[in-house]
Amino acid sequence: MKKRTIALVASLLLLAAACGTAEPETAGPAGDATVAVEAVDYGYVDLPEEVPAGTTIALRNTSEAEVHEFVAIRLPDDETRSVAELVQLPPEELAAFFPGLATVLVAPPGEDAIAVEGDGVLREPGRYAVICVIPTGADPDAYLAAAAASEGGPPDVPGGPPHLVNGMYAELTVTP
Ligand SMILES: [Cu+2]
Repeated sequence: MKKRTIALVASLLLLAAACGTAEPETAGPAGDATVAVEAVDYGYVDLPEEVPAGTTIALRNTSEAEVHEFVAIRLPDDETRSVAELVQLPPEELAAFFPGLATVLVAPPGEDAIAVEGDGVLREPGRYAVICVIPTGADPDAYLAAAAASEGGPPDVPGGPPHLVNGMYAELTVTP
């Protein structure tokens, strides 16, 4: 367990380095609500369409097999396409949205998530894409080890398409 946690933290740091830093967080209103979200194969259960700024996302992965993540990306104000449309884009085009990265929570199967980027708090009002890009069918331990060893690149681990291809994405609006 400890080994896995270390690998996870290392992979988070690498992921943060790979994705760059989000724009400075603006201090939101004193939102103190926590929303418990469940990650399943393949989607998010109990994720509202809207949450007030300052809401903390607490992710628990109830899958028995898959690692899941909650990658929250604030979309540019002038972006009008739906998240369902955006996830159809090729990975290179999707990557253009990564500067809006707000937080990344990663959870091995059956466990609560650890924040690897940000702290799980959504502070800036706006429209967010929530996605999971873990390769389908990847072995959890192999994935976490590969993420730690990839030096910022995508983890080189056997697996199918990212979970978002299986429908693991959501659109979320953070209200002022
Ligand atoms: Cu997933």
